[in-house]
Amino acid sequence: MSIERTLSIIKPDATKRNLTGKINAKFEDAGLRIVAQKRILLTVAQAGEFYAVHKERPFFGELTEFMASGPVVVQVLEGEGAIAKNREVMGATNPADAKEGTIRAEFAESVGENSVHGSDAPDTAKEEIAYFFSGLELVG
Ligand code: RTP
Ligand code: MG
Repeated sequence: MSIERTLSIIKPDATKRNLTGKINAKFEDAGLRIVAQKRILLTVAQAGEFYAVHKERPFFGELTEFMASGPVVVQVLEGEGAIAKNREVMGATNPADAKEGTIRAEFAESVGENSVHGSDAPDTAKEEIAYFFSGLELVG
């Protein structure tokens, strides 16, 4: 396996409950390094652009409203097999199915308000990182 970078988002349900530090500790304990990070407030349109792949899904409106409902922390995580490792630390989309010890098992409130996002493949990781960060902001 090789050193990868992946895009992570700490979602509004988690920033509202002041969980950024606890979630970051889970990433760092798993060997992921936070090489870029910023706290921003998305518009519904920006959230829609980011989640465009889901625009035909029934939950799209709810998802984009939620993502714009409060601050998010966007970050780039780096490490050996970072894309899969991050998704392992996040746990299943629905917290009811997430393994014990994962972020979603511990913190997520529902299948929609599930505390974190993580890129799902190398091509989406590259696109999603470029959506939020310039090369100058990535400090390995
Ligand atoms: P993410 O993209 O946020 O990392 O999550 P994921 O891959 O585990 O899940 P995905 O299928 O890509 O769905 C994206 C986000 O949409 C919301 N969702 N709501 N109400 C619902 O049934 C439903 N299903 C998905 C979640 O916030 C999910 O993370
Ligand atoms: Mg996804």
